[in-house]
Amino acid sequence: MNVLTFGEMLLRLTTDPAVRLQQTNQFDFYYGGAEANVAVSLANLGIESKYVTKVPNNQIGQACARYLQSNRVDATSVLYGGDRLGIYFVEAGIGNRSSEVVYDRKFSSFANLQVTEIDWDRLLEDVDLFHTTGITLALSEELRHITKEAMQVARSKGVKISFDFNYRSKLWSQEEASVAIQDVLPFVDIAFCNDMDAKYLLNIGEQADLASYYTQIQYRYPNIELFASTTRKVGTASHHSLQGNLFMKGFLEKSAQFTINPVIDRIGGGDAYAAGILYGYLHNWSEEKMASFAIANAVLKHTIRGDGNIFSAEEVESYRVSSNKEISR
Ligand code: KDG
Repeated sequence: MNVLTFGEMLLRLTTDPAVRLQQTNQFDFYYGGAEANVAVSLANLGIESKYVTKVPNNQIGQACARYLQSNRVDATSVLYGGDRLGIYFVEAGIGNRSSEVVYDRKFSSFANLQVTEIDWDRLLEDVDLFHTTGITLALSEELRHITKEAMQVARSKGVKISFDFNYRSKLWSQEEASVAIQDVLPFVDIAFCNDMDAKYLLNIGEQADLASYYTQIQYRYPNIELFASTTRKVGTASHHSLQGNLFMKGFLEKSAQFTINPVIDRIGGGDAYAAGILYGYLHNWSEEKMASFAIANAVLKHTIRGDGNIFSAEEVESYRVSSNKEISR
């Protein structure tokens, strides 16, 4: 099984939770980027994962490749060049103060990627599943073309296409996102989106429940066979509860609800959930097993620092089995 993910790799600089961004004189650093996170988690779960991005041709770019390789992600198709790696700063929240993200990513090597630099025909050879997100679409008009082309080529080769809406209000408006996302949805087999995405990005009118939102989207896009999302019930920055949703064949499967306390780092939790769903999908698992495995992967992500999740399939499975006994639906 081979997966290819496509998106921007970022450097994350995070404050200590007890200081504000304006005060800090030191940062923890991690590598991130939603699609890199999915590749990292899938590779740690045991799936052959290739990641396509563009990073600067300097030590920072090489450090990105090292990070990917250290997680067994195939980085041989990473492009080198351009001016800089995108950065994002995180003012870590604590207690009742939530985290804040500041992007510093304009004119990055990836954001300036040109259509002529990518040969999708070659890259998508022998790939089973292609994954990207709305963040990639948000970065430039050119990236919207590149992504659509990737999906067209993937379609023609019978490669499954997974797309996470991942709406980031700091990158684009709802109107822009709505147009760009609707442009790619006719190609998508697996969609990660929630009721808010349906309402505000796809203009689906008010529905009674999540299953009805998914049913409405499926009327418009019958090509989408699986929908997934997580529901986070807010506690504070340091604890909350999380539940996984998976909609397939007209039925909404809900995982057990987990209380996560303490939350060490929730960034990348959604990507870990996506990786868990994709892992189950590639193994042809039942909806129940897919959702419970994916939420277990996401919950474990919240216990470690950094954007990428590094638990093996055995570890996730053993946590899934033990936690299912303790947590009721
Ligand atoms: O899903 C986690 C990502 O949001 C994080 O790794 C950074 O890709 C990122 C972004 O653009 O916000």
